[in-house]
Amino acid sequence: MSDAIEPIPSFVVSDRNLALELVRVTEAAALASAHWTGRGKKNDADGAAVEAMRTAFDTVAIDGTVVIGEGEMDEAPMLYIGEKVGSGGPAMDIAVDPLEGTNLCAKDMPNAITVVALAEKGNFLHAPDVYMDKIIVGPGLPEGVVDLDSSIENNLRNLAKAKGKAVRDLVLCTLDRERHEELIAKAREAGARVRLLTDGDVAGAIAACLDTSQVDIYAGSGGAPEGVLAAAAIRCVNGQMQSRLLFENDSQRERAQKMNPGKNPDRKLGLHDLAAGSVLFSATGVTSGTLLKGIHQYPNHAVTHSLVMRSKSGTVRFIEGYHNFKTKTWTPQ
Ligand code: VTB
Repeated sequence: MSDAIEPIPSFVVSDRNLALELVRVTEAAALASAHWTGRGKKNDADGAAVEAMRTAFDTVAIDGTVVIGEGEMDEAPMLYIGEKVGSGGPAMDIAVDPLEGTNLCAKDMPNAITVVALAEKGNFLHAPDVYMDKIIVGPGLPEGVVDLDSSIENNLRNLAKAKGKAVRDLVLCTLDRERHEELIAKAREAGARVRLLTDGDVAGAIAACLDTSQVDIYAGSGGAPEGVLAAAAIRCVNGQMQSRLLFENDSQRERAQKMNPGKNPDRKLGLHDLAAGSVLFSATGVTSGTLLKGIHQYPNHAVTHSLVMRSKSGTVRFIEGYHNFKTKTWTPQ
C-alpha cells in the first residue's frame, strides 16, 4: 500500500482558493467607490468601482467571461458582456455588479455593496437588462412554500404556517416603488410588516435568507441581472427563489430569446435556471447596511467587511480586511 496522500481534485482546490481571490476583487471595488461615498456623484462612484474590479480580476487565475456585467460592449468600456477577464485557468462565467446601489453610495445611505459571482461555464442565465419579478425565502422551509404565481396573502399565510409564526410576525422586504403599491398594501392588510428599500435588491434578497436581518420574504420586481447575482448567493445558503423576466415590449423579449436560444423567455425561472452548478459569491460593504458593514476609513488604513460563500460546501464567511495604505499596492503584482 502506498503512503502517498490522495491529491485533492484540482477543481476543489481552485474553487476554495478562488473564493478568497474573489474577496480581493469586491474589496478593491468597495475601497475605490468609498472615495465617492456621500459626494452625490453616482457615475464617478460606479466608474471607480468598475475600474478597480476590472484591474483586480487580472490576478485571478481563471479564464473568465463576463455574462452579467455593465452592459453591451458598445455601451460599457469595461466589464461588458462577453469581456474576457482573469489570468488564465478554468473556464468560468462571471456575474458582476461593481457597485450595487450607486445612489446609495452617492447619498451615503445604507446597503451599497460590491458584488461578484462565479460559476462554471454556461451556468448563469444570460439576463438582459430588463425587470424581473422575484420571490425569495430562506433555507429550512418546505420546497414551494411560496409561489411567484400565488397571491401575496396566500404566500404570507403559507410561510407563517411553515415558520410556526403568525402573519403579523412576518417581515416582507421590497423596493419602494410605485409599481409595488398594491403588493405593499396587501401585505400590510394581511398583517405583515413591510421593509422598504430605496435601492439595492441584491442585499434585500439575501436578507430574506439570513436570520440576523429579520426579513422573512423578499418579493417584487427589480433588475434581472441583480436577480442572477442574488440567485448565486441564495444557492450558497440553500434558500428558495422563483422569478420571471418582465418585458415592456417585443424587442426586450426578442433580446432575451436571442440571449437564451431555445428557451421560452416568459417561463417561470427556478433558482437553478438562474445559477446552476457550483457557484461562488462575494460581496463587500461600501455603506453599512443589514447585510454588511461599510468601509471604515482611517488616516492610514481602511477596514472592509465582506461576505464570501460557496454553494458546494455551503460555507459562509464574513471577512474583515485591514488595508494598510502605506504598504498596499493598487496595481496587480
Ligand atoms: C434594483 C436595485 C438596484 O435598480 O434592481 C433596481 O437592486 C430596479 O430598478 O440597486 P428601478 O430602480 O427602475 O426600480 C437599482 O435600484 C439601481 O440599479
